[in-house]
Amino acid sequence: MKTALLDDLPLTGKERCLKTYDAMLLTRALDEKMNKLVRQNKGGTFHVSVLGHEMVGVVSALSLEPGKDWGLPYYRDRAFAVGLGCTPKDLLAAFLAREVPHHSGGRMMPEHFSHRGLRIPCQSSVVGSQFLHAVGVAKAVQLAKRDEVVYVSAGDGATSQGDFHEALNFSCIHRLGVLFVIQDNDWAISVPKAEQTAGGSVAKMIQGYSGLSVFDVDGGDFEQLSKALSTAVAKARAQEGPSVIVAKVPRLGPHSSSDDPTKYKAAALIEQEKNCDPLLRFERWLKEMGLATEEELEERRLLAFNQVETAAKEAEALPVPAPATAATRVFKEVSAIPHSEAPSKGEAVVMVDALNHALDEEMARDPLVVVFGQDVAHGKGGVFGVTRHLTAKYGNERCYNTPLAESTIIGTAIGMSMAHGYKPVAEIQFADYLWTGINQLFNELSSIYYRSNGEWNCPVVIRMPCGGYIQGGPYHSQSIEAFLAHCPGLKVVIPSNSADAKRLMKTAIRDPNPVVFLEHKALYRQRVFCAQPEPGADELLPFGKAKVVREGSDVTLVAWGMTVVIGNEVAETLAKEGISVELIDLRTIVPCDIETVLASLKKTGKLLIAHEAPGTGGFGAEIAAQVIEKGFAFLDAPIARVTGKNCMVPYCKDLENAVLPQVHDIEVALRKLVQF
Ligand SMILES: Cc1ncc(C[n+]2csc(CCOP(=O)(O)OP(=O)(O)O)c2C)c(N)n1
Repeated sequence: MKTALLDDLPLTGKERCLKTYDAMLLTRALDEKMNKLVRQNKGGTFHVSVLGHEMVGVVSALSLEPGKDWGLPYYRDRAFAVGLGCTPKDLLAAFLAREVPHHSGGRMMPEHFSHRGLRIPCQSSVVGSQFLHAVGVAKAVQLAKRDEVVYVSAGDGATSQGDFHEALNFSCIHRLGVLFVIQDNDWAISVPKAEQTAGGSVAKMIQGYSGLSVFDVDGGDFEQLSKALSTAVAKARAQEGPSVIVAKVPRLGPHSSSDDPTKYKAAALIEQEKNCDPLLRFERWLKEMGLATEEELEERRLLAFNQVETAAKEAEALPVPAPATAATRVFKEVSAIPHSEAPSKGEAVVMVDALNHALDEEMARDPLVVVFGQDVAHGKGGVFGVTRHLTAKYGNERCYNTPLAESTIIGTAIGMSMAHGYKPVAEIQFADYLWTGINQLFNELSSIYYRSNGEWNCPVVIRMPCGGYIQGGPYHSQSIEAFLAHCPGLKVVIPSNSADAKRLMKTAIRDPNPVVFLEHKALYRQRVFCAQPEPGADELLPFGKAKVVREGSDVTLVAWGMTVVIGNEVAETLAKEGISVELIDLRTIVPCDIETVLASLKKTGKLLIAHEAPGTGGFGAEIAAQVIEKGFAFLDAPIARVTGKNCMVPYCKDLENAVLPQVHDIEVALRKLVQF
């Protein structure tokens, strides 16, 4: 090779050029084969064309060290997957939704790359959410003091997502070694750049992020691309901060097999884009540079074609996943958790202190436990003080503040949990503000184990204060457990006393699955019922074991969080009149211990469910449904519910009392049931 530019690269000369060409050819041949397979109706119905994007993906992959660096390629980045080492057989098997160890084993549409050995964390279909995962991986790399690079790609349309900007912000604040590669084909399905990007340029739009290197390059120019990548990779490897490479590419095919670009692209533009085909441009360049003759190129084309044909036969021969497995691997199995229920001998402790001690003890036990969120660090230690002293004791690396961005908190937790064994324990300041991060929880975190068919798991704990009764108004009072329970793949915990809170928090941190830990803020410092003797450092409680708070024989009251406390008060009052209430605290909503509820019903025949969230679609309805399915014969009266009213929780104390379940409401409902 004669060019000075290429002499700077780690893998220079003819070898690099021809390797690039071969991977581009393979990517192109895969595209053509997949197109044929769609038409032949052989299993895959959905095809994403990569035509035009081949060079940027391959050059990016060849700039990394496979198995050492990390890659989070988007759906149109098959070239990256090929360049990094994903085999044509695996990619075709994924395309045909076959049983294949990587990708998803038929659970995901094609081109949602995942490969543990190649360090490609599982990808979803949500445009742009991978940016924050990449940043989280890079944070883990930084904490582990490694020199690994994290690559993440997306289309230009994805840069309109807030997650892109949150990812740039976080990676610049923390100087993370992330390489953002934007494959800019001017279109997001049918939406052109003018309607997508302010000023018409992604590179210009992001100029204000301090410490960010921005490269605006021609994604069909091997030299420009290689140079930009080698500079950005060197910066990332030295852990000197992030770079964005905006690579202009043509999208030569439709958006997907269900799209017809002639509906929105002019014929002249389609012709013009064909002239920018990076494969043809590269072939011309290789010949001009004297690196290959037309005959040699033809030999390589034939080789790629044959390789793909053979791989397709092998892929077709793989089995289709068995329907019986369709709902398996929602949760990773947990090794048995010892059950410590005996009253502890320690001093009575309020819930906020019990939780603080649980975090402290777990951080001392496992150096990979990392705590972060808004205001959690330094002197403040969270707006309720749950994380106080942790920064002073374990350093800012293990208890740090995040920007005010919930998607960042959950998105980076996801990435961090997939690299180097980290266990993020993240705080969302109020359950009411989970919603600005909900995509990362519901679409991403909850399903990574399922979508990757068990290849990746995310041991993340998301803590959040919830609930009302403290005049928090509509935005500091929400009870959201039913929403959470409806999302498969999340475990949901809500303790009602300090001893359970401490034990369950430890279990949550040791669980390999995502756990949402709801902390009722009105119970943080409640003494009469909630403050219990503090359990020791090694005491844990398994999830899915409800607690019979008081035994009774006349009626069963099922509750969680605050309604356990109210229910206990009512039960004490009624006991004085000889009415015997069995009070059950579910403790975990998912998994839900319906067996303990049924066993109680066998005795009492009557059931009241009390919760503070609105009744419609509340978790009480789920319990009632399960009881009817599994224990109808035990019922001597209709199931009753006391719930929050179907509106937000208002601020004024009199209004708040009118909306949330009160002592009186539960008492009336229990009396009515007993008299039925
Ligand atoms: C959050 C989200 N919104 C909408 C979609 C539907 N969708 C899939 S791809 C796409 C266009 C993406 O365009 P761009 O990011 O420019 O990438 P390109 O497909 O052009 O490579 C849209 C709207 C989605 N997958 N995710």
